[in-house]
Amino acid sequence: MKTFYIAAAIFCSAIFTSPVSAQSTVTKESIKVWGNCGMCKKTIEKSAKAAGASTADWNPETQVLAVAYKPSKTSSSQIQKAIAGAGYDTEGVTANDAAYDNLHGCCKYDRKATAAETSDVKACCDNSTCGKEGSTCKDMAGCKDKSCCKM
Ligand SMILES: [Cu+2]
Repeated sequence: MKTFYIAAAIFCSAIFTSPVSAQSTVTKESIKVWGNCGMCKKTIEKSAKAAGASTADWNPETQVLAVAYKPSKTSSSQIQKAIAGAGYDTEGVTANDAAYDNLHGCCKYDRKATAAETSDVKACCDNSTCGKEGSTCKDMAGCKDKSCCKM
């Protein structure tokens, strides 16, 4: 009977101590970040790393930031808040105007359209309005003068 208890104790402790090491996994993510140039790249990547990302690589052509981070250390929203704090709009967080105004002249990128603008632009540029297939406006300016319809 004694050996049974010992065996049961070992069995139970094996269950409770079996490691679930979700903490050590690394999350990889692609985040859209608005920006222009090599200087933007440095700032964006520096901000992401300061917020806890282990790696950060922003592509000026696609405006996509590839990050890797441990969920136990930081989060996508924390990283995006840090980038927005440096003046750059991200897909989830829009930088405040003061932070944007602080950017170097060459870094003053075309800002992210708000959700309302995006849907307005879409509505303006859809085929029924423009009468042109596949037309798209970059922003409301192109929409207002219908230049998107002429493209
Ligand atoms: Cu720049």
